[in-house]
Amino acid sequence: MEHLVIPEGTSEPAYPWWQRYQPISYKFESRSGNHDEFVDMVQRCNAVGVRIFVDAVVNHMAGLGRSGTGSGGSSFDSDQHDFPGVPYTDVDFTPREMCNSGDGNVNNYGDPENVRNCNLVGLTDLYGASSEVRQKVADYFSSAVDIGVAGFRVDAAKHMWPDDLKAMMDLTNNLNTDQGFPANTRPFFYHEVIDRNDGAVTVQQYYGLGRITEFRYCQKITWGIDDFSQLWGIYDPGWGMADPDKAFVFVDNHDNQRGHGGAGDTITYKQPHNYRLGVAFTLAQPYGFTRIMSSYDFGTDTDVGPPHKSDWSTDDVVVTADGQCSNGWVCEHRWPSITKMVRFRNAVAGALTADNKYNDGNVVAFSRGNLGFFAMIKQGTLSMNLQTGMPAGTYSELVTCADVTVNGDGTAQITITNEEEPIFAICQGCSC
Ligand code: AAO
Repeated sequence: MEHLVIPEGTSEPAYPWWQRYQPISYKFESRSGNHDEFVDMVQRCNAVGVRIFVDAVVNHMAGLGRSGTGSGGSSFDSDQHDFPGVPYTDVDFTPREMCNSGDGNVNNYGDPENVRNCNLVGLTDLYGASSEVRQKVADYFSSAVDIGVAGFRVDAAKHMWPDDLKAMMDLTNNLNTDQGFPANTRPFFYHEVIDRNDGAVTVQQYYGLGRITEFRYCQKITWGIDDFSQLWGIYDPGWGMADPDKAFVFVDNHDNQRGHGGAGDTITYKQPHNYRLGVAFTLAQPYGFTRIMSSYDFGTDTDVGPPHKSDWSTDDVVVTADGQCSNGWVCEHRWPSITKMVRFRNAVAGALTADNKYNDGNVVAFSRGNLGFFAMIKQGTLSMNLQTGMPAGTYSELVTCADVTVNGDGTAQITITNEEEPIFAICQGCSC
């Protein structure tokens, strides 16, 4: 959506990545491009089976103390609650008397009223109980869906009342059949709720609204890669983690990779060895709906925006001859073991972890039913005979494309020779 622009020459960093979390209107005019470019991208992606999910910021508009012109040319004045590009006026924002904090900001995560009726870091809080606000948000969702978008990440859903979210979702159009979706298909929603057993708002309160981010998974995978013996307990219902069919899981996200919301105990592209292990394991195991991160390199500057052109618009992603990214883009999704493990995940969908689990602290291996077998090694190289649980035959190992023979008793010689890609995976019906 159209967002705040923080130019050079203020006391704040110029064009920080987080300016786009301060909406000015619901026009598709952002640092990433204009409306026509967005439509073109979504529709070209749909044509080749790539679905687009919009990161929707509908809990709030831009922060207090800000005014001027947004990325799409709309004027605004946050202190007056005036956003004519939508339009929103003062009546569309949560009445001040409903927020119980002294300064109007969220300051007590133990109190759901405070979390949901006050301003998150000074961002002007939309009044989701209002039928006008609900309709305007739904109109925004529908405008994206009509273009061909498949669903939404709802930013700061923790700060919205579940009933308000439900109303907005219910008012949203079905997916666009002209863009290849079956008739009467609802958009896929996943909600950003940081629940680390530290407050009154829990992921369970959002059941029934779609998937919910499970930030405890980020901690669990970090600990598990550090100490493989902890990997089998990665889904811990006793810790309040969301049910497998509700959880939305990831190794890192744009906030916790740079020390913003929910940070701490996070592995990122900056630890490439552990990161490959973490993402590969995440894609191999059955818990949750998985998302993989794809980054630009921010070095040590946690505010810096993406690689940019001289006018500060986002620069192109350059793909090299070996299929990797350059020009400042990290593109974890193109790292060979990560890309290949997506194929594995799709091939073994629905199959649970079989009983042949192996874990000696340096090597972890398991099967997904009889559909696929996965192994990874923390240090060194691997050559070991293991039970794969797979039908006899010859399979193409996903990372190296080497032939692997599974014997009549399900055993196979498992080999990992490249310490840079410490992953082994075979699956039925997969090609490397
Ligand atoms: C910027 C400036 C602010 C300024 C504001 C308004 O940085 O100084 O006041 O503009 O002018 C992003 C940036 C913000 C930026 C904002 C707007 O991260 O720095 O503010 O854009 O430009 C909470 C929310 C969660 C939110 C997260 C950042 O619950 O929804 O804060 N994430 C989303 C986006 C994020 C975005 C926004 C929301 C806003 O993904 O990119 O902000 O649209 C606890 C709570 C969490 C809470 C965190 C952080 O977590 O549980 O709910 O997240 O604190 O406040 C341990 C604890 C864990 C705790 C964590 C803290 O791990 O166990 O519970 O520490 O990291």
